[in-house]
Amino acid sequence: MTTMRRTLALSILAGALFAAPLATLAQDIKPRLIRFGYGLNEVSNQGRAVKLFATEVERLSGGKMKVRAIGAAALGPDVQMQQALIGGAQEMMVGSTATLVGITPQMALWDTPFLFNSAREADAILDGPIGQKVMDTLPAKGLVGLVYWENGFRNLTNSKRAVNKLEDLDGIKLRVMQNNVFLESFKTLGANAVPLPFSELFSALETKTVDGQENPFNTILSSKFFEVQKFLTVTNHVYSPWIVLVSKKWWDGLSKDEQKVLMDAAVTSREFERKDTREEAGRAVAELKAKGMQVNELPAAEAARMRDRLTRVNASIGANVGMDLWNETQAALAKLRAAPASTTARK
Ligand code: KDG
Repeated sequence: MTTMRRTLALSILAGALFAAPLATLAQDIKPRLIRFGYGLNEVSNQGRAVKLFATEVERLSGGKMKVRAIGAAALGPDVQMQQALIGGAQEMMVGSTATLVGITPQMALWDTPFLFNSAREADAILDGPIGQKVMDTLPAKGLVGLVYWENGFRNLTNSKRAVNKLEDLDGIKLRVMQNNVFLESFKTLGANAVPLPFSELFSALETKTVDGQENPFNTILSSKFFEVQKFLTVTNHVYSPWIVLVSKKWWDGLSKDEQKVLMDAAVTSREFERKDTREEAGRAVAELKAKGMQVNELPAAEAARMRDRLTRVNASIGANVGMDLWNETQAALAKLRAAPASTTARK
């Protein structure tokens, strides 16, 4: 080999050796990027909690992990994001447990009308062994559940009339989540139930494709449904959780330390989200009235009729989630209700 060639070969080798540490260093410095999708907008309780989670992940990882929060269903509706996580094309999301029923039937437990009477009961069951059992069905489907957040107690809105009795729902085109329990529940109440993704809901209300919908106060406020809905009827007919999900394909590639960062940040975000959501829900009705909504409580006798009608779906829910899980949940709730509440039960 001539001197020239040898010099050239040596300089290329030296360059490669020198570049390698820099590349490694660069690799060490470049944070691990986490795309975290969600369906509500940035100023919603959901958006605020994702932002808090992102801050916690960056703090706990010393900047080595970075969450990119992507809201307003920019990565698609819940069901599309769930598939992206399963395929490994997206790392994280938060969404409704109700839209997960097609992936794991046990999630339908949380669709049960009037399952929880208070946030205290919801927290105790969701954060206890039963909530974990339901979460444990996810890894086999390619998902990892970290924590439950609060979507909240759901209430009815529509643009046609105040709902003072069940018959007022007759013929109302009511948007429901893409979930059979919600579909069947509102059909039994006499509404014309129309399943739609959340991302299509505002325009469907605006164009009168549907007359009404049901969601917690927080969502009615943050999604500005008061602009296209005149009537709000307080029913609290079901408590909806959200669930923070991770792609299992991606999760399995993380170190134990990285997994701990995400879990610790998720727990902090859960405590923040529930407090923030409950504070906002506490003032939301007054704000919605100020925005022009006409608000009424369903009279007690009608609420009892609604409970009777809606709980007819319970037998099918028990069969779908498994009677062991169903009976364990009923027993746990009975025990909770027998014990004195350490804090005032919030409705
Ligand atoms: O992405 C939005 C969903 O997470 C959630 O808001 C579901 O309550 C819901 C609805 O009505 O679709």
